[in-house]
Amino acid sequence: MTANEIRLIQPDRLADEWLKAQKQRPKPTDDQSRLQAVLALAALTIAHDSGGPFAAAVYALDTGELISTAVNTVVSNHCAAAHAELQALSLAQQKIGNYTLIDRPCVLVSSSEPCTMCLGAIAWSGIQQLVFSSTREDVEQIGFDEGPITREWRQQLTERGIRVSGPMLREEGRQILRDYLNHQGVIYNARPLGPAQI
Ligand code: AZG
Ligand code: ZN
Repeated sequence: MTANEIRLIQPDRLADEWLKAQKQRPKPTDDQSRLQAVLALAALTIAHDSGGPFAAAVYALDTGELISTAVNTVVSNHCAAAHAELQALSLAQQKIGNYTLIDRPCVLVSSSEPCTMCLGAIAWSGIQQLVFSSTREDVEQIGFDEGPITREWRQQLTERGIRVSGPMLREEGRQILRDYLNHQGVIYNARPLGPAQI
């Protein structure tokens, strides 16, 4: 890797195992079954110690094709920006060969409500729908810093043409977060929560 290159590596074998399991099920064609698939990927990530307790996927809304998947790799890639949603969107843009997904109507399905950073990535991505499971409060309850948020974020995305669906299957999503805690997963904030010490 050269000094002027940024590389985010997804755990390949994890995606392979997940895809294999997915092929044994009917193709997920609705929000809930896609979210179930994404929650299964997050659960697999925890079981294999392969990343944070977050997974995301981009599906084409017309054909239902799975365009990309990603799990959180903040710790393994030494990158605070390596969130699941940000990587799933970036991989989809790369695959489609455009910085915007607007010409290929897609949905981002995420195991959790987006943090402040990913909310920005979603707004700029050209995605047309967001589906999520557990809420920001659920994620913060296990110790993650999800950043400052405006109360109007759903409305703001809607005004940009992005439909927001969630929380959905929230209890299943919360169980993933609990499993991560019980698995002694790293809570990888930039600094301890609370006002910055200056
Ligand atoms: C996170 N929150 C979400 N929604 N997704 C990730 O990948 C995260 N990492 N830390 N908080
Ligand atoms: Zn994020």
